[in-house]
Amino acid sequence: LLTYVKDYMRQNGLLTLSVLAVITGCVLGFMLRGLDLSTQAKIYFSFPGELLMRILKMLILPLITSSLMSGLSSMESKACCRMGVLTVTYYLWTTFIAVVVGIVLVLIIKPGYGTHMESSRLGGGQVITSADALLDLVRNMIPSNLIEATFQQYKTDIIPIMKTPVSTGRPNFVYLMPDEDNPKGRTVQLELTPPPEFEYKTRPDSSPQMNVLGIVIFSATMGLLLGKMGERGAPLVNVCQCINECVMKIINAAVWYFPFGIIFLVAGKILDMSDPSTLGKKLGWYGMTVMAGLFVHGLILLPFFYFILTWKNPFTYIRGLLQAMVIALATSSSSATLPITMKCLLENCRVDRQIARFVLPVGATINMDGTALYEAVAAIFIAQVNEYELDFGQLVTISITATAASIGAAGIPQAGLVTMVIVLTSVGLPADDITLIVAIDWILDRFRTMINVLGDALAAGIIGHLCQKDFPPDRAVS
Ligand code: DAS
Repeated sequence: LLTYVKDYMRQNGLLTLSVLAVITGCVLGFMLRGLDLSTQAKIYFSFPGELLMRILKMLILPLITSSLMSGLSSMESKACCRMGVLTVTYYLWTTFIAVVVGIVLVLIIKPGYGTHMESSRLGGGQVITSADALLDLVRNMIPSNLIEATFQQYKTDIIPIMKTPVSTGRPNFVYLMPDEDNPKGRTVQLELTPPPEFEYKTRPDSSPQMNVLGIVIFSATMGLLLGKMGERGAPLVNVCQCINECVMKIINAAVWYFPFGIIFLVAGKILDMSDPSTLGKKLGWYGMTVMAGLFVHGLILLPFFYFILTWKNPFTYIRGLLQAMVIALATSSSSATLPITMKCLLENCRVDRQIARFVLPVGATINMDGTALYEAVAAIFIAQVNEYELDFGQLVTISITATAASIGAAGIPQAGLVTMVIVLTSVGLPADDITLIVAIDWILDRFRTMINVLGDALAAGIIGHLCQKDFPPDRAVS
């Protein structure tokens, strides 16, 4: 029995502990909600979960830069080009499919019809235009400071920024940046003449909301250039390979802290969430629509694509990814989950190291099927709430802008909520109606992040199979 337990724990111990940790965190969180803890107590309680997020964040920059630079620099350029084109084409295709799935489901279920939910529009405030938001996306791709780029993005989880309405010169809604009284910040509705005690600050437009996409573009470019430098680039390539191996060893050591951190991360989120009873039945139908779309896309269509492209059992492959999916569920950040996704691919799914080093970092930033699906569903739900009939052209616009917005969304908690501004304003919907769906976004965010991670990992298996003639079977990672 001892031998069996030891074997089981070696094979599945971490996954089992992580699943138990999520369940324990949920139970603990709901139990503690009844105690009405003070803000300070909640901060102390969430501390182990905050440490988990910081460990994962710490690994992002070294992992992405070392993976891409060492991976791409050692690839033969034709093979690299073939793999790159295949990867980006596959990502765009699956993201667009995810959007279509979402649109079909929300038009069939119609969760927003007859909701009589009080639309948050107050006097038709001027909000961020899609041009502002699109500029933000492009700005994100070129971080002004590479080191700062990785860390600053985590300082602002949700930033539904409202511009001051032209007519009144005052914001109807404003997002209060985090401070000692509100560590998570909050969105408050202000009368047209805000009371003096509110000092409202919105994110300064000049500070780009950092995005891992910029880091990926820089690292991939460096990797390709290093590859062309041959022997001259070898020292830096060796440094990157050593950094990459060290990062993987740190991950192997840090993962045993994760179950403990997950308990407090999940429980802390549950302590923070708004009262479930205020969600309303219609918001429940909206949430069910998103979940149904994520299920259809993530657990039916993506495995189907994997099967018809590799002729292998997709669920055996997905079994090897469960640990990463649990971390994605707990952290709601595909960037933070990246180190674990990389570990699962290399050790459980036996994906070629060079493939994983390219497909994953690129996927974690531009491939967010769950987010794209969610943004399309949310936009059409808000249109239904406003009894605003969308024509076919507008549905096509939503499908295109949802795809683009998901590409630009950072892999951080509730990033999809922010880039949804592009989708809403592209069809003339008020961006401040985002506040209609914020209440359950923290739950949906976890599941769409899980599908984002699953999509990236399945893509690595498919690309690895299709490019196997270019890349020799990978040695097992020590
Ligand atoms: N939480 C984001 C991620 O990490 C997804 C989203 O916000 O839509 O993938």
